[in-house]
Amino acid sequence: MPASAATDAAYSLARDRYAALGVDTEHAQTALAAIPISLHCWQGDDVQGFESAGDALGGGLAVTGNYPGRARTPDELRSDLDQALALIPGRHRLNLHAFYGEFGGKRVDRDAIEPEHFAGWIGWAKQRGVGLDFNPTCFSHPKAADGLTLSNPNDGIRSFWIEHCRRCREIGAAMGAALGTPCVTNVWIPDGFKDTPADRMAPRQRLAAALDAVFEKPFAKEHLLDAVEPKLFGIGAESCTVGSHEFYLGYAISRGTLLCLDAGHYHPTESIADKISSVLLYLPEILLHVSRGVRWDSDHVVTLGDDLLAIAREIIATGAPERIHVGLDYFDASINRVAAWVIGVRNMQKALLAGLLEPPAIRAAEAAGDLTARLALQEEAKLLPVGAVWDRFCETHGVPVGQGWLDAVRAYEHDVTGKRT
Ligand code: RNT
Ligand code: ZN
Repeated sequence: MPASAATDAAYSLARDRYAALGVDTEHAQTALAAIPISLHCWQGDDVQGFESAGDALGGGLAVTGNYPGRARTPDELRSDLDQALALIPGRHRLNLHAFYGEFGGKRVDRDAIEPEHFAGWIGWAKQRGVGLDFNPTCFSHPKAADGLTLSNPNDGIRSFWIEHCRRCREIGAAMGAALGTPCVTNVWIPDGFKDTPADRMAPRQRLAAALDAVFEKPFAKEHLLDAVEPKLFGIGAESCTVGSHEFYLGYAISRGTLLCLDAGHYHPTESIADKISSVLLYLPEILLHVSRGVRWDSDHVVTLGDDLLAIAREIIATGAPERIHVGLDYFDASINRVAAWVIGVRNMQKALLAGLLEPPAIRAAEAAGDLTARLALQEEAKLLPVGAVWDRFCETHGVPVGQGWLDAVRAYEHDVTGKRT
């Protein structure tokens, strides 16, 4: 049987099996196609960016591995992204960091960046019908060397980062206006303390005031959506993170920004899946950084495990996935970087599909107070033929079914990334 006939046969059995459970597999695929995933550009070059200064990675972030083929220029990164996007079904987005601007070999400091430095990215995105998201880069810079940016007690340093973040919002709004889709611009700062601070209040007061200065200028929601990202701890900031979960939850609710929930930014047994419904009660929209922490916020490539399935299931269960902006956030330099994108995005989509294919009898059992049936049906649902529907989805969207995408990555490695030294 040719591969596509096998996919068709498996799909038609799966469609009937799901139909008998009251699940419409066609509808699930349409819904899946409507959920864009924001690919994080920084997987492609180990969070290096394109500034001529080229400061070492800071902010407590750590990339391990030395797999050959890191993108060294914007053109290389765009080419790698094109290769990844060709192997991922559906229309997606690209999430850029400020230090990925194109500065023409000049030293343009962070407080001087302009939309024009991102014209190349905007043009690329426009051609492909891809939306852009954006982030200030408040690390890997001499003015972040003491680990404090927007909460720095030094007025000059704090103002520098305020100006950087303001400019990033201008750039984000320009991206959103040019592409006709709002640019989610997410502020994450590394600020924290290695050892126990004597005063935790003052840095948090400074951070709140600095953020208010950053967000002072209003922009149209159609162009720009502001988000803030909390964190539990980082390397070198083990004892206190200024922008903690409580800090930003309060900030986002009181100021009306989005809150970004990063899967690696909580205690290891705490899942962001459970936070989605709580936060959506108080905020119209949120941002997710889907990541995989192994023992700590290690930012491993996202795999199709219980954590991911739970996050995706909750996104769908809200009944309003359009209120949840889904981005990925990991960086692995130990494997082929294009493959790392493809694996992570496809897994995110598979998990969302599983959520979309959840039999309604599970909720009905719960509503009827039959917790035995709820557990029984949840467990039975785990081996329903999600994979056959996923294969069909890939085929419909013209991307390789199953592991076929790996051959394309290997060929690209042979011709392109493997030749980079
Ligand atoms: C760091 C945060 C942040 C970064 C990126 C590069 O812990 O998760 O989102 O990973 O901005
Ligand atoms: Zn993150």
